[in-house]
Amino acid sequence: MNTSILLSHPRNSKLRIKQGTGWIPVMLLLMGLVLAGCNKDVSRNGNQAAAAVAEGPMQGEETAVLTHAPEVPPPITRNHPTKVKVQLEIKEVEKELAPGVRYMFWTFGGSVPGMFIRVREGDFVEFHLSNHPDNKMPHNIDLHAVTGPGGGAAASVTAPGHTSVFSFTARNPGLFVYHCATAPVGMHIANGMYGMILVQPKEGLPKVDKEYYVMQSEFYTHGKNREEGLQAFDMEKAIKEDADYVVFNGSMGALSDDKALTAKVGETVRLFVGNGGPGLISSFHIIGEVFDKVHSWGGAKVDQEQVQTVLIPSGGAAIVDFGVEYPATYILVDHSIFRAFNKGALAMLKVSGAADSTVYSGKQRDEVYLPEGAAIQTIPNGVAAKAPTVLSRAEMMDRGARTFNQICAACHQPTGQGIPMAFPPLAKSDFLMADKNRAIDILLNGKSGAIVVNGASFNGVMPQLNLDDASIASVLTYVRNSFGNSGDPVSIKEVKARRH
Ligand code: HEC
Ligand SMILES: [Cu+2]
Repeated sequence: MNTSILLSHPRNSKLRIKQGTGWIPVMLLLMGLVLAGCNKDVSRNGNQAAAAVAEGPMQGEETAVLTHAPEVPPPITRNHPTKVKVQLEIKEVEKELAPGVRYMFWTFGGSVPGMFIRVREGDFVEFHLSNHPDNKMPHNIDLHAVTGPGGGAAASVTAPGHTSVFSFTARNPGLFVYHCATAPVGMHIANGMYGMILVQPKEGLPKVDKEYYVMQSEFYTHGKNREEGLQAFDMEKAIKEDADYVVFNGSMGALSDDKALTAKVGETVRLFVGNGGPGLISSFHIIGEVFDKVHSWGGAKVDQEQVQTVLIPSGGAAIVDFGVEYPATYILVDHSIFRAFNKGALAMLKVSGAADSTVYSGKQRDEVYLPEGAAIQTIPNGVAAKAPTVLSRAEMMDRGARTFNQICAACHQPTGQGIPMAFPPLAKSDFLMADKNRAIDILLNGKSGAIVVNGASFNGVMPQLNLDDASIASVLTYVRNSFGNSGDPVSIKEVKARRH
């Protein structure tokens, strides 16, 4: 069957929508033909497949529980195949992509990624795909779990205000991506049209304490990264695979702070990780964790143990199981690391419980490191003998700029803008400017714990930097009078007074 004729050309379909002329009847006619043709094929193949993989006859009928990410439907405990009705609704919705950035997402179920579907190997799935009447576009679905033309795409082209029904047997166990496959396919995927279906192996998966659904994907916007307002899809950037955002679960921060995944020390965690693309391959990694068991490629079997980073192709998946042994906030990243720290591919798993110092000690000592032959005066050290006691404002700005570029810029960025969810801004920072003594204390002692800077929350660790009083006074004078800040200078005396 030639699927290409069924996929409406975008430009034509837009025109047709605008003019309100007869494209819907044409679509319906095509759909009718497709449904009539495919239903027969699918049910015939389906029944054969069911006979081949079922242990016993098909029994009963049920409606699948679908969940929004990061939730996963409960494990299926049946020991026989059944007929499963899946009802999925496509909605085009405007939502937040990043703080202050809006996007018109095309979704399976109202959010990105699409709703998680869980069936059992051998189940006969009756799929009902509805396209909400307020939507502008025709859509369909290609489930990688489906054996059949277009993975169901051909049978599911659906106009706004219609529902398509097709059926298939879930012959192959594993974790599979599904996505819209209406032309231009890349645009429908880029707008958020992907999700996952787990075909649970008939012997089940080993029991774990927590199961979560995490899906990476990228967005291409007309404006630059973090440019505010409603952003349109940018086809040129998409063709170049020059993503503005790479995110987990549909937006920057979707799994951070109070939306973080959670677990307790001693528990086992399973992540169903997918990559919707449309363009990039994910190097999925959790900072400070090791995956104990991995189903590479989302396949039915564990094929690796003790893995640091799993490769997840666009349109692919992986299942990773691991135990959590130590309380901390673990950071999920795409280890193509600029995507994590600059484009949003960063999520959190917060593990609570008692710390066992034999698993991990935390920092035990900070000792001065003076290798033989090193020049003492180049080592920043709080008691450096030659530190000046008075500096002019111009000298402070000069010294401060140097210290800033050598030390602070790595985290707070050369522009002082920081990095959302990781390093707070110093530029126009209300937190920095509100309290001089507090700023001095941060430079003297480092800083951890939750803070709010310019309305955004941060909960990171700024290390103690071992700077002398003159350097602290200078760098604070500099940052309090740069990047749009203006404040009075910080003197060496003031810093000295805060040292205990
Ligand atoms: C290794 C990364 C790192 C370096 C280097 C670093 N900081 Fe920070 N800084 C942080 C983090 C993380 C926080 C937030 C801590 C928290 O969440 O409690 C922070 C917070 C701050 C704050 C308070 C919040 C705000 O935005 O006003 C100030 C002021 C600050 N840093 C100044 C500096 C200066 C000046 C330097 C250079 C001498 C510096 N930092 C170097 C990571 C760093
Ligand atoms: Cu679509």
